[in-house]
Formats: sequence, C-alpha cells, structure tokens
Amino acid sequence: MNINPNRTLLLIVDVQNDFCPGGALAVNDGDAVAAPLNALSAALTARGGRAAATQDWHNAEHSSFLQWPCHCVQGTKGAEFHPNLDLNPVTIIIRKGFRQELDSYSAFFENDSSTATGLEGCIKQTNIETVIIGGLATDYCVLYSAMDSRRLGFNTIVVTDAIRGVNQPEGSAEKAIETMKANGIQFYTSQEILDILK
Ligand code: VGL
Ligand code: ZN
Repeated sequence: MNINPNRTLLLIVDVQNDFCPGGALAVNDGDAVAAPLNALSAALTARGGRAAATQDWHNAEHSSFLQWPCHCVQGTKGAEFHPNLDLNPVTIIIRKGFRQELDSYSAFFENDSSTATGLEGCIKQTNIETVIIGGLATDYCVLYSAMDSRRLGFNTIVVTDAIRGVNQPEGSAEKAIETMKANGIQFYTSQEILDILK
C-alpha cells in the first residue's frame, strides 16, 4: 500500500442511526464501524488528509421505500449520524437520495450513474488521489461508492473492519467484496492503514 496522506480522503459512508442496531434498516453490528473510522479520520487529518461523510437523505415518500423499509428521512433522528461517529475531522458532508424518483447508493453518482453528487469535483480540486472507504452497507452504498471511486481513477482502499453488510439477499456482502476485489479495489484493516500513516 502506497499512500500520500496529503492526497488521501477518508470516505465515511452512511454511518447513520437507521443503519445501526435499533434503526429502520439496521445492519447487523453496524455501529461497530464507528471506532475504526474515528481512529482513521483522526490520524489522516492530522497528517494533512481529508475526511468526508455521506448521509442518506430521503424525502418522506421517496421511491427507495418501494424496495426498502422507510429509512433516513430528512430531518429525522434516523437520518442523523450515529452518536459514536466523531464528526470533528469531517469537513465534507454529502447528502444523497433526495430526488423522488432516483435513489443514490454511491457517494459520487446517483443510481442513474450520471447525476453527480459533487464529491468528485470537490476532491479533484483538492488533488485527492487515494480514497479510503468504510461505513454501511458493504453490499450497497459502500460497494457503489468504491466502484465509482475506482472508475473515476482514484486509488481505492476499503477498510475490512470498518464495513458491515445488510446481506439482502443472503450472501450479497460476500459477493460485493468479490466484485470490488475483481475490480482492483484494495482491502486493508484499519490497523494496517494506521501503521503506514505513522
Ligand atoms: C443503503 C439501502 C438503501 C446503504 C441506503 O447505505 O447501503 N442501502 N439506502
Ligand atoms: Zn437509502
């Protein structure tokens, strides 16, 4: 792994109450991603890197709720970041999934693969070359974000201990990891990344 901290972004995907235990679309053990992400955001930003967080941000009647239980409705408790996530190092917040007919799994593009969220422009202007990704859920928003990051030409790393899957359908998280690996996305533990940031 070869990373220049100054040119690295930590992308924290959808660590929100509704995706954590007790939430409307709870991911098993979802809140466990907060601790490794906090360690990484602190270490990376102390060395000149950046941290961004995405927030699923649906309007009350969003088309996403035809497929999923109602979740992450704008302004609700469920849409708030999980209280264990340290937001102090996070300087970019991207809200997504607010166009009625269009869901948005990826941090970069909505599900039409062409409507930009603005993240690409933001990080290209700040010379980011490596994107380190963790959060929820492995098989949807992490998968789509990592695949877009790679497609856009960023060196892309997923943090193995900072992701959890919804596994709907059964086995989809494992499949997502295979797909990411097959596309040149790298996988490291948070400790391995912290060690090289020292
Ligand atoms: C997600 C389903 C619906 C995710 C968001 O964050 O992975 N999954 N909305
Ligand atoms: Zn959603």
